[in-house]
Amino acid sequence: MGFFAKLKSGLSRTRVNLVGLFSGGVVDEDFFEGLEESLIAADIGYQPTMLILQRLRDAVKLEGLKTPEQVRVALRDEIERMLKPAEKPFSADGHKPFVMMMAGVNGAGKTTTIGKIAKWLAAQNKTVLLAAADTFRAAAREQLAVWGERNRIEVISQSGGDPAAVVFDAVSAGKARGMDVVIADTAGRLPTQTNLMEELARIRRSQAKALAGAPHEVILVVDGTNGQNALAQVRAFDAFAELTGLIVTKLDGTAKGGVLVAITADRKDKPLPIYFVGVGEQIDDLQPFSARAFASALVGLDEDEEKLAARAAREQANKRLADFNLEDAINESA
Ligand SMILES: Nc1nc2c(ncn2[C@@H]2O[C@H](COP(=O)(O)OP(=O)(O)OP(=O)(O)O)[C@@H](O)[C@H]2O)c(=O)[nH]1
Ligand SMILES: [Mg+2]
Repeated sequence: MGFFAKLKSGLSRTRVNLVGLFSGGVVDEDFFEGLEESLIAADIGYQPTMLILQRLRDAVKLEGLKTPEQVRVALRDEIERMLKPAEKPFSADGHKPFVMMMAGVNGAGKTTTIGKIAKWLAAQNKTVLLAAADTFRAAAREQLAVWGERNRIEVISQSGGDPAAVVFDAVSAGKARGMDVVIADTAGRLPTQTNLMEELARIRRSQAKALAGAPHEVILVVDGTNGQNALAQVRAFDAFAELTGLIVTKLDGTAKGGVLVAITADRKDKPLPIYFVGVGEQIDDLQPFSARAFASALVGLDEDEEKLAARAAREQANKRLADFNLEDAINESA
């Protein structure tokens, strides 16, 4: 299954709701009521839903849209418009080392995503240093080091150490060794665990102590199946760690996806880039975020020709990467 197909099938929960609405009938009050329910159920949130409905009503009047299918296309365009501010290609250029820090709740997909990004960067001939905080199991830490050696990716870790000290060492080492990118993994934590959230702020500051201006990206990894809770995560992690970007994982699962619209609408003045979305556990399953592809998948429309061509080009590029699975690589080297 290709990337778009996985995204589309992952978001099927939302689509199934909408497809009923779009499968015929007329555009009347009942239609709009059904649409409102579906958008709320898709985690788009109350205010963004009201905004979308208002714009669609206007479009029906001004542009003379008559069929539900026409409204579906207008809905896709409206969702795309709302997500557009979050579309920004990720780049690790401009600093050396480029320091990025990953944060998120337990099990969001931080470590898996770091593996995918490290491989993606290595394919661009960038040297990568991973900072593994002390929360790794000792065995995993050692296996990761062996795997890193083979893949020209170094891992800095410390057993039982202070995570702020680990990242300080890693950024210092990255600087001394002329590495291109340093990625700091952090342990999962919940917004309600104030001491751990404060620790995150400390981990962030310790990177600046090792290199002025670091970290250059602070990325929140969000599990797409967390629904509206993701919005609360963005607010809480931003308060402690000053987020610069987002990665949304597990959009292949039971995610409803609308929360991306809610998050982007919530941050109108300071949009948070969604750098990548994850639709599975393989290397190909991490892709740059496209507002149009996402909006199309959400309402169940196919990608247009242009997007299909772009995807083919991306898939070709990805072929250069060997089938990569972090767990397998670790097990292999064990
Ligand atoms: N289906 C699917 N599973 C994913 C995706 N990303 C990560 N996972 C799985 O989610 C689980 C947790 O991933 P981790 O990378 O360990 O998450 P983490 O945030 O590092 O977890 P902690 O360090 O324990 O907080 C693993 O089983 C991953 O394989 C995705 O895009 N799709
Ligand atoms: Mg982890």
